[in-house]
Amino acid sequence: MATPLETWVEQQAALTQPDRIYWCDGSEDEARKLIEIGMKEEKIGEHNIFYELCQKTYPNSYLHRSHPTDVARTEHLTYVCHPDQETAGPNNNWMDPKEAKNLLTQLSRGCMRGRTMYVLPYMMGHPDSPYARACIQLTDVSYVAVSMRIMTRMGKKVIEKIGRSDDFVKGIHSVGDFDPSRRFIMHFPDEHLVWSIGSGYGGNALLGKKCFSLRIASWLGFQQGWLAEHMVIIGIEDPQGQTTYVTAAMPSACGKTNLAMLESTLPGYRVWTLGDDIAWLNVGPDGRLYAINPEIGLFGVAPGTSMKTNPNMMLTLKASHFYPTLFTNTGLDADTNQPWWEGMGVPAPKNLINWQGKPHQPSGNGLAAHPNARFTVSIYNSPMLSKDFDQPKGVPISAIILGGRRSNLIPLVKEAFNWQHGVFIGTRTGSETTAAAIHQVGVLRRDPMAMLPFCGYNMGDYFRHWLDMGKRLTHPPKIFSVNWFRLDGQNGFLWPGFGDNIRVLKWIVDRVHHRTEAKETPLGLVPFVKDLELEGLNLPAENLEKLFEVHPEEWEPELQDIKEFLIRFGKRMPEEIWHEYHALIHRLSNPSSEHFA
Ligand code: SAT
Ligand code: MN
Repeated sequence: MATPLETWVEQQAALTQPDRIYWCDGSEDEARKLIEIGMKEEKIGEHNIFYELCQKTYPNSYLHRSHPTDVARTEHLTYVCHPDQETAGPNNNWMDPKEAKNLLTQLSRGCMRGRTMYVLPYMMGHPDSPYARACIQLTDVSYVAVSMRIMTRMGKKVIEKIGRSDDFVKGIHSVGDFDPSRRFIMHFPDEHLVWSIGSGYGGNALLGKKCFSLRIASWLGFQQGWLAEHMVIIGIEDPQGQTTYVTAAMPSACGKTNLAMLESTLPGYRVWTLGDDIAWLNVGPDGRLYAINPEIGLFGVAPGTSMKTNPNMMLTLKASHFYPTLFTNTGLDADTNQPWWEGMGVPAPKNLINWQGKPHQPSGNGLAAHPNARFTVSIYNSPMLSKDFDQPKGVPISAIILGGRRSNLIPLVKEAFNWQHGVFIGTRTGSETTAAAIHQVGVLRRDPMAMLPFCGYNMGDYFRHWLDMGKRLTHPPKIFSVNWFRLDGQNGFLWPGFGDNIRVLKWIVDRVHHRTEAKETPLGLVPFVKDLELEGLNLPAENLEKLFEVHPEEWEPELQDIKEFLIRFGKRMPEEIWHEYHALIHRLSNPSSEHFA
């Protein structure tokens, strides 16, 4: 008798009508075969799916050019279909699940005709981890099959693991005809199902990533008592050889990937990478918070990545391993067959082909690489991969760092007074738009815990869940906020950033291990300047002062803006958060009082 998995695949094939069905086994040979198919048979528009890059400098690497309209996540076409809208909350687009399924069924009828349906069995998390999940994704494009093999633990063992059970995470994906008006990314949290049509872009098409591991997993975590977070995981090794594990949440364009692979400028300190995007956080038997990264790949933005900004990533991209590396929508040096992008730190080559496969016009204002050009690379290629990466129970987390990009108000680093205060800081973190984005420069977008586009349920309930998690931890991590982007009066940054951020991490580690004191301010606990390791920096003393200045009078509009943001979540916003809001106002109006905590 057919297993529930086989029956489900047959049902989807009956609807989408592929020419053939191919069950992937996750092997190296198979990846090569899929790449061959992508180089020779499958196409998107006029381009083949894969183009072989110079194998000497970029071993096992391939270029992919997307459909020109399909270059980023499409949040306005992304829906979370809970039975009632209130559960999805003001932070999600919502459609009634029945209506959503009817729409998708119509759009999917015959959508795989002439194509292969790839069946991808994969785990999110190490197969031996109690927190791992068995998943199946269907897709009709080799690019997605190969990408999933880089990003997840894919293999036929997963099918054995699922066996006759119907408890597996389901993903249905078709690129359809790439028409944005027929593009939808729909989540059905109670069925552990993601259904996506019309896009091949990472976050829309690699359904184990944002769709399952954040949107649906955050809902599972809410029901089951854990957290699925948009966070990097790193280990910070100090000169004594002790490694302290921390996670960090940052909205995009705030240096998250660089932090995940930070090259320390402080002798004796090293950062070890465990994850660059997603952390699943569980309460361990010892009352500490344990983190696993459910993925095994890095899906990062290429433009701006250089030997200066992220040398470890550059090495990772050139490392040789049996996992392939994909470059999507970068430029191409036609003479050497190597990828090129703006901000790579090397001059543009003479014969440069742009991301759409046309000769680059240096006189025009177009870019050779799309600003969201990406690489997809195995984390095992990283020279700084933590030895604990494959640890099934994860690593114990001592600090949670919440980042943002603010030109003023927010100090370089501060420690929350306690868990509840830390959660409040998380509700209001935000990022000012930069010139790199299409939006107006300097507009603040609040993005609580960097989860606004990824929380699969009402964010008011999400904050309540964070507060409850804190109560279950007998040894909760300390919560910190960082802001590398505070400006001096002339639009220069006050802090050098990049590898020197290790100096801030050192202070955080020192706080965790009770090695250093902190100064109380209305906003939280900040370093005494003498406790920051600044040797070799030549930072003007006034910069240091400005990095930590609190001007209560400047907070008036900020407080108003925070209030307007929090009000959006209505009655679902926990009282405790409003309590923290009023406590902040109180501290700012009595800045000299001794004890804020
Ligand atoms: O594809 S991802 O969603 O992981 C990257 C992004 O667009 O944010
Ligand atoms: Mn991300």
